[in-house]
Amino acid sequence: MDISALQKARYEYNPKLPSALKGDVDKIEANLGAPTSSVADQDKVKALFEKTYGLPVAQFVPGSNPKATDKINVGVILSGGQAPGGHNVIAGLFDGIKKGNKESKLYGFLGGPGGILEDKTIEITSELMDQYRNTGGFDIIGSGRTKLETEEQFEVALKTCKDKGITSLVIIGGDDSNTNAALLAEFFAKKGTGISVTGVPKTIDGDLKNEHIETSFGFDTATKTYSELIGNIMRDVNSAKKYYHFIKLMGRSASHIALECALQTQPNYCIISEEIENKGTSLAEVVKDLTDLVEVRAKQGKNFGVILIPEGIIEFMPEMKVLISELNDLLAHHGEEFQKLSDYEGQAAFMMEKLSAPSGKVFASLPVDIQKQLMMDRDPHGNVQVSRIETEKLLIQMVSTELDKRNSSAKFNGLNHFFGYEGRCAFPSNFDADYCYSLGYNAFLLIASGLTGYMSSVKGLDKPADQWIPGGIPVTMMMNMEQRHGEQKPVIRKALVELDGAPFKFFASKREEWKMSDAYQFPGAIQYFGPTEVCDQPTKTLGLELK
Ligand code: FBP
Repeated sequence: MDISALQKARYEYNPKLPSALKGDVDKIEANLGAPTSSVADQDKVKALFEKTYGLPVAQFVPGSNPKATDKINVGVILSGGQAPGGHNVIAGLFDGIKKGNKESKLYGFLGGPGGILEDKTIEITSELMDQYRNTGGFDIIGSGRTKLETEEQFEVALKTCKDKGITSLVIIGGDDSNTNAALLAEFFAKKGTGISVTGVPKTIDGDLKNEHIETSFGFDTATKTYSELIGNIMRDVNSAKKYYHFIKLMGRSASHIALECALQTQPNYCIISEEIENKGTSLAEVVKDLTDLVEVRAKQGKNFGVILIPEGIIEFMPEMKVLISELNDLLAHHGEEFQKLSDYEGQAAFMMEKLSAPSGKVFASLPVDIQKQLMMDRDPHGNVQVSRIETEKLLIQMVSTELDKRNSSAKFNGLNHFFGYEGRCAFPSNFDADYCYSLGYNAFLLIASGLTGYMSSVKGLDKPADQWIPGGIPVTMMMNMEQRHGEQKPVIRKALVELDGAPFKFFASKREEWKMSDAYQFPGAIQYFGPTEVCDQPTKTLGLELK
């Protein structure tokens, strides 16, 4: 098969490992700290995780672990949206397992968590693995969004593991998948199965992070890819000086991606959903601000600009938040009735009849396309699929209407973009290639240390890879109780942008200047080969957070 020159060159890239993970696997041991507790609701979380609550944080240090050379069978699952570096997690895991014992086997469950339920499994051989090293995508085994959360599903997973002789599962996923991984670990522990479960922090959204998980993998590559594209658009803007580009960026509820891209490219305006929520800013106020910007710039002869919009913004504006939650409830409780209505008119009338008066008013004020998008199917968690709401178009339309209302002489030509899927499967940056390989290798060591209910953790990421600190963090430590589908559930606390955090503060100190100065930055394409200051820089977010 023909492959691109870059792919060939990336096959040969040797990911860097922390020094603590180099050498014989049986000479590395887990140093265990003091018992831990969950971030909140300690009693409730403890009651739900009798066997796996309060476990100590682990750090790998030189020592002895004869069990690391035992023959084992491990199963791996990729869960949720793609993130660059997933293949390297599997590569690191594979290499660790084989270094421990050549007879050990790694099985991949096909198509995400559904694969373990349907027993769709392949053995990952070294020939297969070698075709995916340092490449983007999750296509080695595929991913999926099936939730592994009920006792019935856990029983099926147990049977699949027993049939294959699998004694450890590695689940590579975001906050929800890792929450479910912890529930599965508890289930296996309670039943005395001896099967361990290890999580790996994945998501381009960057919202799975805390003191021990400094970043989720994929955020680095995805934001660098989007920033390259934004920088290219900025050059175009600067050359032609005739368009306003409204660029929506993926990230679900969190604005980490938009913020990081703003730090990398310095746009004229970037909305941060968490700030919108904090200030209770309405859609009309956002539109007013943007229209003011267009008018002020027009006065200086600037009828162009670049505006970044986080994917989840719509859910953070107070009136839209209420509307969306009412729509979610209506779809959850009257879904069948609603599905029978085949045309838009019927569906909109159905909603208008059931919505509260204020939400009905908001709904009616929205363009038809947005109304349709708000009524679309929910994701498996019952949430609106924000990636499918075209907020960038909505804002262009509303700014244009507002300028007309003001009889403004400002010229306004808005172009819309949505960057999301473009970055989720890019070749992982050197950072993600190294980080993911280390997370996978480290996951093997957690297994070999007999630990379960842990998330693979590699810290000190602002330092060169050989100084990174590998270990494991009990998943229960990241949990609190939240209302989900009308019930209190233990979940990993989502990390949204902190308004008193260093990345936001830095952005806030610069944004007034960026509005007018067109201080655009052009990060260019991710570089894989070359000087370290070009190829191995972590994100600005990480740099500012770890300073
Ligand atoms: P995860 O939370 O599963 O990592 O997915 C991230 C994400 O890329 C979001 O940014 C986006 O809203 C969503 O997936 C899109 O989902 P889908 O791939 O199902 O269209």
